[in-house]
Amino acid sequence: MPKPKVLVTRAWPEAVEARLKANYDVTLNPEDVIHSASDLRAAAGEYDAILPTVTDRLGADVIQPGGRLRFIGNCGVGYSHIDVAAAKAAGIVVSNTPDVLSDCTADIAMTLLLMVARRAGEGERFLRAGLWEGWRPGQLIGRKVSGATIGIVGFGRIGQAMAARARHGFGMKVLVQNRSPIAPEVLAAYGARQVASLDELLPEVDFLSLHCPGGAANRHLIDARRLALMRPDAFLINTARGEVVDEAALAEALAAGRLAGAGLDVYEEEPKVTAALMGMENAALLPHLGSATRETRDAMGHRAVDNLDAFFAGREPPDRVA
Ligand code: 8YV
Repeated sequence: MPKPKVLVTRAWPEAVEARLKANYDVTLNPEDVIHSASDLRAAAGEYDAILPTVTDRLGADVIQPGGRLRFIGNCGVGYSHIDVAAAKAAGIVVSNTPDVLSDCTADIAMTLLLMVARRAGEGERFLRAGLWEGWRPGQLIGRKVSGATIGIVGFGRIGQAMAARARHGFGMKVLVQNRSPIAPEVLAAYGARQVASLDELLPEVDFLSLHCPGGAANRHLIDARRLALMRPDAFLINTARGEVVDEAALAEALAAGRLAGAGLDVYEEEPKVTAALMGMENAALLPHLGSATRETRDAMGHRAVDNLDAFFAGREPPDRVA
């Protein structure tokens, strides 16, 4: 039997690529060049499986019935870049890589929260510009994180990892908003309370941290109206997906002093970051670093390959999403 033909769209950790080479007729991408939509469309006709990342838009124009493609093993937990309905219609199975990146993504959310509350980015820019003339009582005064109230939107694995840090690391009061009810014992583990709606949550929090999925359903979940429900001294943290926040409305709220600050790891049109946000001292901006640790990237790659192996062994992929 010929080995399944697999396309890995970006350069992955060495150990994961070695595992793929041993078991598949694999095409790697050592130059790490982003594939165009037409490359991906052609690949769907030529490969049995594609292992994409967030930078590969697999829309209905790419995923078409009648091609060779049978399996998409996304390397990442979020998969709003994949048209799951088109995959289902074409009989293509899709998997993702949950769990293994929850801790690191929550770590980056907490990093952003601390950066923006304690003005860390601003302070570093100030020092590196040679402007620091010594300690002053009123210099770069931020906001106290310990004991403050955090609102967590989306209480899945990453939301809970964030709650653990907030509650057990910083003694924060944790409020939760989630589409479905969270079991009382899960809430109790973080001393958390679930609120009935997002609108009810917003005026209550010092920090709002987003951990819900992206995609059409949550596009601009945080829009101008909802930003206006937040307190002017509150902060927004987004490590979920760029489309969850109306970026233009956010920049306006920050500029007008209707929101104290924002910490962002994801953007509406990555890698584009708007000039308005770039110019804002009260925004901490990171280049989608959520899962960017050696340990987590290795684990994500292996998890994607575990799903691939299961699929071609005729088993149910453990992280099947479609
Ligand atoms: C990944 C992420 O690095 O897993 C996710 O959803 O946002 C990132 O941490 C990225 O998606 C890789 O595909």
